[in-house]
Amino acid sequence: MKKRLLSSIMCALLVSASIAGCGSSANNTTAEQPKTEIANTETATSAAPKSDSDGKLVVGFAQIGQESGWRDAETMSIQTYAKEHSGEVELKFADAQQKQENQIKAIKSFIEQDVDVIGLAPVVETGWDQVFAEAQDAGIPIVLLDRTADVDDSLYATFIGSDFIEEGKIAAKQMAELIGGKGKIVEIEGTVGASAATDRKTGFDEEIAKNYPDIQIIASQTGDFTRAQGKEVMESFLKSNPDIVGVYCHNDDMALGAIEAIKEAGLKPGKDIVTVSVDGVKGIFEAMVAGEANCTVECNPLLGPLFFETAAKLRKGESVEKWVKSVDGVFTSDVAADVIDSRAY
Ligand code: GYE
Repeated sequence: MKKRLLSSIMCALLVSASIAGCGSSANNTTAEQPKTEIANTETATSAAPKSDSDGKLVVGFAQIGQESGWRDAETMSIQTYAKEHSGEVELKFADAQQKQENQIKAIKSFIEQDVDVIGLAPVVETGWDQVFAEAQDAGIPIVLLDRTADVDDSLYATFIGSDFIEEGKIAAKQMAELIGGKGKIVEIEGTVGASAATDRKTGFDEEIAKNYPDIQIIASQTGDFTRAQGKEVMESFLKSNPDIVGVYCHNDDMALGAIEAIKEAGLKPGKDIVTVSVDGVKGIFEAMVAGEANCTVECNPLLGPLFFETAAKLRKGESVEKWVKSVDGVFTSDVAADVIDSRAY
């Protein structure tokens, strides 16, 4: 999202609590609103043509895959909303199995089916110009969900999601506090080329470089946002570096993998090596309660309601904010036991 910094007005979205409020205030209504009532039919995930949908809002969503607990929570949020609003919306859902080519195919198929709105969580940032232009030519707005795309602002309607640079900065401050402002740390990155990975790295590395001269990031490598690869990467870091005091992971799943590796190396995660990660999934809260993880920076995946509300506005021709930004919390192990039961994902 090249012009992200130029986005002047942002809708602060307080996790799930204010999704409806935010969705209803972040718009400038135009005159062109259809008078048709939204009709009742079944939710479908098949490729039924739009003409069968009896006036329902038809949305195609090109999901990345199932790489993390966060992703599963987002998918659940989208599919649950579609089921609960089956009278008004029809969801065509595609799982791209972490491959951009599959997402591009899904978008082309949504264009062919003439859906009302296309949602996309872009697995990587670049390479979208052509297919976005095709959607634009067909008059179908694109909503970027949870990750950004490096295209001109005119090619998509809005980005709904978190500020990953900010998440990285918060993670850096938490890490610095946990390790007393000094020591050797390692970083396990998300998917190469994904905005959530690039920006979480930028925010973290810049904050450390700027404010914590006694902290050294001695190694940084991708774990592709998965638990299995997080574990593998941590294993290799531990083999060549005996004096690591902290690990920063771009998501909780990779931290959970790293925790396994730390234990298998005969060390105590959460004590010998502290962890800071991003997302706020249930598993990391369990690890924090067990004393094996130290901090998670929340990133809200429950974007289904806001996604459909935004799609409905776009179909009506209403304008929406260019960045509908999630505002997320940060949780450390000392509060984990108190909040774990209230976690929705
Ligand atoms: O943090 C990670 C997932 O794009 C914000 O993708 C999302 C990230 C999330 O795989 O767990």
